[in-house]
Amino acid sequence: MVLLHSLALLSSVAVTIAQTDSMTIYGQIPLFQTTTTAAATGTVSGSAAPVQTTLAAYDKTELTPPAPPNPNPGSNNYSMSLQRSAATVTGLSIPHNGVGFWGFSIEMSVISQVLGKNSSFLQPSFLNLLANIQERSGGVVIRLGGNTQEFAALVPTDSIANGHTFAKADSGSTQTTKTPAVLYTIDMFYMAANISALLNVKWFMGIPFNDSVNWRLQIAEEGQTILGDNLLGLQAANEPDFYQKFGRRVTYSPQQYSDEVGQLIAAIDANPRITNKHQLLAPSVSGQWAPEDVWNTGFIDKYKDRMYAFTVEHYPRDNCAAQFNNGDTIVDPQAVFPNYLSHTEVVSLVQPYTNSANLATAAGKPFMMFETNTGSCGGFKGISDSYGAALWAMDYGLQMAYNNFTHAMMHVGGQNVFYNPFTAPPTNQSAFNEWTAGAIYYSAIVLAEAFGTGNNTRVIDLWGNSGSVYTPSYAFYDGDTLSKVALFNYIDDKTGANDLKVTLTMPQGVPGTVKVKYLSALSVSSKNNITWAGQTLGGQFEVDGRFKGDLNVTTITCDTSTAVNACVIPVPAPGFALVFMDTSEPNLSLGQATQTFATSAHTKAHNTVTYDPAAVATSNGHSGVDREAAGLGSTSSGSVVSAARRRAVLSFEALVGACVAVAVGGVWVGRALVQ
Ligand SMILES: *[C@@H]1O[C@H](CO)[C@@H](O)[C@H](O)[C@H]1NC(C)=O
Ligand SMILES: *[C@@H]1O[C@H](CO)[C@@H](O)[C@H](O)[C@H]1NC(C)=O
Ligand SMILES: *[C@@H]1O[C@H](CO)[C@@H](O)[C@H](O)[C@H]1NC(C)=O
Ligand SMILES: *[C@@H]1O[C@H](CO)[C@@H](O)[C@H](O)[C@H]1NC(C)=O
Ligand SMILES: *[C@@H]1O[C@H](CO)[C@@H](O)[C@H](O)[C@H]1NC(C)=O
Ligand SMILES: *[C@@H]1O[C@H](CO)[C@@H](O)[C@H](O)[C@H]1NC(C)=O
Ligand SMILES: *[C@@H]1O[C@H](CO)[C@@H](O)[C@H](O)[C@H]1NC(C)=O
Ligand SMILES: *[C@@H]1O[C@H](CO)[C@@H](O)[C@H](O)[C@H]1NC(C)=O
Ligand SMILES: *[C@@H]1O[C@H](CO)[C@@H](O)[C@H](O)[C@H]1NC(C)=O
Ligand SMILES: CC(=O)N[C@H]1CO[C@H](CO)[C@@H](O)[C@@H]1O
Repeated sequence: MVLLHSLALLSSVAVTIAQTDSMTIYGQIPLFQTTTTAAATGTVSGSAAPVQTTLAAYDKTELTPPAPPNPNPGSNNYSMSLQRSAATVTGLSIPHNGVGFWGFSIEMSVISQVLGKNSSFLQPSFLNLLANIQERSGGVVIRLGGNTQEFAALVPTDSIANGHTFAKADSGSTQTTKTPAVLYTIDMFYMAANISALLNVKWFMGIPFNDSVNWRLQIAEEGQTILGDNLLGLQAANEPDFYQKFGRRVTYSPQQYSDEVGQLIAAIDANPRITNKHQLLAPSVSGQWAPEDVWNTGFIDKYKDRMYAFTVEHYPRDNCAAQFNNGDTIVDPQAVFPNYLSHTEVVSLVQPYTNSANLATAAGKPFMMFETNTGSCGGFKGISDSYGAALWAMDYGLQMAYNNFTHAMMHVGGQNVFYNPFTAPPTNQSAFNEWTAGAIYYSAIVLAEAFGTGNNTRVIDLWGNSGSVYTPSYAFYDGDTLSKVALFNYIDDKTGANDLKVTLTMPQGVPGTVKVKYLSALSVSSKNNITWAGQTLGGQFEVDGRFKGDLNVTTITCDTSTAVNACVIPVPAPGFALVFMDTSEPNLSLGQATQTFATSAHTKAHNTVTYDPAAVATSNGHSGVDREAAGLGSTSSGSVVSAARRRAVLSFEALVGACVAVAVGGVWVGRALVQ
């Protein structure tokens, strides 16, 4: 039994006590893992970037936006004719299910920063960030793994100093990236289970492949036992095509890998604690081998019954030369920035996988991009956390969805990478500091909203505007009906000369009005003030995972006269518009998720204060602030704790804590409650 304290009721001055048997969500500043050897300090991303003097996640570099193309291959006033019924459209993707097209891939070494310190200390900001996705798409998929999974080992509870859930030890790995071994206790599974008890989060984990003789299968045994149906799959090797290069095997070929997967399956079959023997994810190759090199070993037919999904991993380019001074040419972010601001790159990134996606579909299996981001080895200064990257990640995600990928995972590293969709504050920052959202988090939100919860949305790349690579466009069909249109403008031009007016026509007649949500920022280089339908998560150290500001959905009146029959959609340069063809669509009013987790505002003096993990701001199209100002406070709708078990709450402690926060000013809870 845990006492919960709701902030939301401050404004309605209801003071009662709740009792619930759900777990407490503490909003403490996260702690890094304890380090058991001096050799393994710092956090390591999937691409294993070392700690820098300026933490990459907080870098403020803004690049120079590329000049508008001259000549411009497209028109700034272009028109597209769209079919209302999917029956008359060829080339649509497979139907996409809810559960957010973009999921997240969280490096094992940063789990305790991102998810929380242990199963009873979860990070409310993280939960809020997931709740936003769930509200739009019904759920979220998360992979816990990466390079660090290979040497990860389950250790007994209490074997890590101070009762911690995670620690690092020197793995003895000789590769340049010096992957530390992550030691974790069984509590890691309880952390995941407790998150899934609050939100519809489904998990992927990875079986260590560093030793294919003495398999360490505890992650499968405990994962299945503790997570049950919330564990969707287990990766059989992470980027095996790098094993030879990284010295994990003396020689390694697709055939040897295929044989080892067979040996793993035999070990799983012989293990009675692994009850689901059909949950593997493979081959997760990342460019050294083509997926076809693995398929050519007969992989799909031989193993498809054992697979949850087929997977690949890929980043467009790497920043390893800058990170490791490895002698390769250092990539100049300014020079490659234009590549991220064009449809050309996402098409060429995805095209090599179209065949594989369709082979997986034919085998009845999902096909996932299991790990990706703007660049491996930490991403690129000025690119990875820019609005330009957000445009790119939407285009890349939609291009994958159009090419029949079922999901893709944005990789999340520590403070030392540029590309995080979200970053927990560093341990040594003041308790006032909160989370930081990366631009690409907004891309995950937009795609979640575009595909919705219907499980039956198909997408097509329209190649409008004479195929201009600066203005990609996609249409979404929900069931049989055109539901949404996505319009990009990658061109950055403050003069307005490259603002688009996109004319949408339909032979069957356009609706009287359509509604538009914009993902906006001043420039492709911007890192701040990125808004989705007018709302933002806030700047560096300002994020508690909840959208702030008023929802702004634009209504466009169409000309339904038979002579014109058109809706004209403005898209600024740069800009992105999601056009809702059906203005009665209930999800149009989605702003801040109705289900939120109160982030602790408490300062060090008040760190015993805990808050109701249930809904504290119920918005339905308004910001939580408005809602609170209107005295609506928390309702049980969307609550994560069953109403029957929850009574309204507010303790004296919480009041005092919050008031102190307000009094000192600048503490986010003061703003969240009062602004
Ligand atoms: C845009 O194009 C439409 C027809 O496609 C035309 O009627 C309209 O005048 C054009 N507007 C501008 C500003 O060029
Ligand atoms: C979780 O961490 C907190 C803070 O260190 C600690 O007080 C608590 O006992 C831990 N819970 C478990 C179950 O280990
Ligand atoms: C594999 O990793 C485990 C855990 O870090 C370690 O104990 C073991 O020695 C490694 N085995 C090989 C063959 O590298
Ligand atoms: C995606 O799958 C659908 C259904 O199988 C197919 O019609 C379509 O051609 C595929 N898309 C691509 C780009 O191959
Ligand atoms: C916080 O830690 C980071 C990384 O360990 C370090 O670079 C930075 O100087 C520290 N800041 C303070 C104020 O101690
Ligand atoms: C919109 O929201 C409703 C209710 O949450 C849901 O049933 C429906 O599937 C959603 N539609 C789309 C297209 O996402
Ligand atoms: C969509 O698919 C998910 C996952 O398969 C399932 O949990 C959910 O119930 C489905 N939603 C609908 C509306 O069918
Ligand atoms: C964000 O926008 C607000 C309001 O328009 C402005 O006051 C603030 O300076 C902007 N922040 C940055 C970093 O541009
Ligand atoms: C709402 O968004 C539209 C389109 O971006 C913009 O023109 C308008 O100024 C916004 N309204 C408010 C109140 O911010
Ligand atoms: C719902 C759920 O899974 N709760 C678990 C949270 O974590 C603790 C361990 O710390 C478990 O005992 C609970 O069962």
